Amino acid sequence: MFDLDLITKSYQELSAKIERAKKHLKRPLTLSEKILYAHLYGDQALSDFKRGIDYVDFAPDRVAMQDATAQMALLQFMNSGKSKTAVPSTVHCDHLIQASKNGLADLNDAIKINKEVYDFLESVSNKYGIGFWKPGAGIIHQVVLENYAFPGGMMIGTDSHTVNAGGLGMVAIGVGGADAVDVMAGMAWELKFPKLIGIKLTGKLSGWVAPKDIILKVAGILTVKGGTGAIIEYFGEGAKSISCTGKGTICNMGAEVGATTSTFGYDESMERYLRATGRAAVADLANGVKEHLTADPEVYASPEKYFDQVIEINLNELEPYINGPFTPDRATPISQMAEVAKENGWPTKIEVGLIGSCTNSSYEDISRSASLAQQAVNKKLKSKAEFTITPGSELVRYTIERDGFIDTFNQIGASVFANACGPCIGQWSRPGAEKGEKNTIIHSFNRNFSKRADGNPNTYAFVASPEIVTAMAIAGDLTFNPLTDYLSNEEGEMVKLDIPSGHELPAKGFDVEDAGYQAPAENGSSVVVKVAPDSSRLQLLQPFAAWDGENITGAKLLIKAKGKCTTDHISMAGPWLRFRGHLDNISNNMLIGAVNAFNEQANKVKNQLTGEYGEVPAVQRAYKAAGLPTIVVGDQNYGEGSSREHAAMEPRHLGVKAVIVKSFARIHETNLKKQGMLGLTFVNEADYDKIQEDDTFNFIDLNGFAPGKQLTLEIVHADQTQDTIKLNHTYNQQQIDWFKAGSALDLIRKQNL
Ligand code: MIC
Ligand code: SF4
Repeated sequence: MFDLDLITKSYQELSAKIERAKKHLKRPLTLSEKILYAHLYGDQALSDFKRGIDYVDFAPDRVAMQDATAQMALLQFMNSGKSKTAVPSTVHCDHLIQASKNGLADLNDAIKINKEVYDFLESVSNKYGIGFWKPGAGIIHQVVLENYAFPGGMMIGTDSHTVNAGGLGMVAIGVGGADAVDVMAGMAWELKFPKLIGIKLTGKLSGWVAPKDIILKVAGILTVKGGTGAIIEYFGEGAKSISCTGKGTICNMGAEVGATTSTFGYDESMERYLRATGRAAVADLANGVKEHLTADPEVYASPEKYFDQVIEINLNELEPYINGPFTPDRATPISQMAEVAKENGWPTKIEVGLIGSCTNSSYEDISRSASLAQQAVNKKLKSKAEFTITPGSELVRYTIERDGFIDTFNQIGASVFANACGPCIGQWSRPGAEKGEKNTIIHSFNRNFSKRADGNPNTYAFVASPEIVTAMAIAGDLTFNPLTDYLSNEEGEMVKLDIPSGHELPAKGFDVEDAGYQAPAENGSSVVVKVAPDSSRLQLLQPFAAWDGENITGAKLLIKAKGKCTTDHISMAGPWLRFRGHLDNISNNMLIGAVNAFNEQANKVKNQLTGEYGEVPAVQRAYKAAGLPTIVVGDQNYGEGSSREHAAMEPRHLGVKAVIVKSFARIHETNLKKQGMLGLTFVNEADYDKIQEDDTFNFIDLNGFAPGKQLTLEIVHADQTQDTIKLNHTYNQQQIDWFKAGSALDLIRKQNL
């Protein structure tokens, strides 16, 4: 499946490209820089690109898309006029499978319920030369790690956790669908040259501490926006003690600190993983260019000189962490959890422990968790909480079943869901969730935003390593510390769980009957793409209107969002995932999770035309019908989380003109630009406070929209008093051209006409 020719060619050119960059820059290079400089697009002039400032054109090696974002990406690609993708690309059916009964039953239901979407994705993949991973094959990031990721490569994927492939030494970046279209159409992919954060790992992982704890700790240090615009490069002795899949977990959750991506230098753990997953040929090739697959030695010897920020973590001193609730950066060491939970009044009874997901379902994770389940059986402990497993891929599921782990989990009453996102993305039909009761769950996923897993805003979701999740589920108590505490068993004896043990890789090798891959037609020109004209789930895209060149005036405030406003708040997942291919229908979820700063409520905003309060999408549709532009105002790190471009396309479709916030998350800001929206930030953050509920806005110098030039906004309050404020933007000329054309795709289309 993997493309050995591509990797061979890439490695053949690596040395010359890196040498050329080093000559030009006259300094040693970090691994991230090596990969970036080896993937410059076309004959772009070499320069010591300014980090965090210069936009640079890249040529990624591959593209990966998951079903919930691929629909929009491929609907856009179909409008690009190309007959085949320019780089190897894959589609993975993972987000649309609901976790309800058990893996097989749920998969069969999903195949029926989502038939038209799967048929569309299968036919469009077949036509344009895209590899298709059927429902049940697994979660995109696990499948990519098992099959496609390679050290020193660069890829993009239409999912924020594409960064998982950093575990195999890639620079892998999450993007919106429109970015994927650029790469699949053979065009340059633009990225602001990232800043570099170096994380030095000393010591060695041992005992209860897992790779997950490293990133949970890092999240606590950096917070959800501390990695914005940066690549995190891990190095040091400690890195060597982490398995390749463990490195994947760490890189995966780099998305939770806003990092562009994270990566590790090539080492023996990666070689072992490549060989175990049928890619000995790639390992051999990588061994031949080893020195280019890690930073130059001078870099790691004096990291402060080469990275913008350096963090050091001593793994010998690290303890397990539990992060949450409601945000992945609220990090609490396990030894302090009992106290912190009590102080904050968090419900301490754990209802459900969930392991797996794209973040943590390696053979190692599962085997270590199973060792705890086995201890529970041996020590006559019953799991107090419910326990579920969502394997990351069929390869892993088949192998762990063969090796008896599923049987072990079954003995503690576990449910095994399909190899899919399931509970991680609100595709969890959790009995009783609709009652909205206050309760606690703990999982080994990556995100724990409000309502994310089961739609209940009162579910307190905590994130931990699979080992800790398993131990905590057995104890059923958030204040339990498995490192020190005893549990009372069925016979009333006090017993203690021993340190978990497991295997990095299966001793008998991985095995699978049908991994779930379907190769595309050699020549897809006669393949017909299936979209029913009356479908409620798929809708062909119409171009957005071009900008008329005039200042936007008389714009109404749609909503001033307060506090956390992630893409889950802007375009909720769960049940809404079914409309991901239908822009008009999914627009009915626009901003329904955002909290209105004026009444502290979600999905209740004032319609300035009637004075009445209504749901955000309905109010926006009323403004649109009246021909009135609107703006959305937001807080810090607006659009954090997912890569879903629906969060930008919905406002665009419904007539919102600008999103003005204190700060943006990277992918969302780019998505807004790509879709022809204005994504702007307050020059003075305190101006957020000047925005009133009945405000009307006039841009006064948008007709002079130019790179590096601030914009001026006049705010007219209900009492006719006015404030004039300055707004920053990060648009370069090309991005301004997208805005002018209506969207980036509209510009491509015009250029191809
Ligand atoms: C997520 O983890 O939030 C998702 C669902 O995988 C998203 C993609 C999507 O919204 O489809 C992501 O991380 O980009
Ligand atoms: Fe799926 Fe969750 Fe991973 Fe996103 S984070 S790809 S929803 S498993």
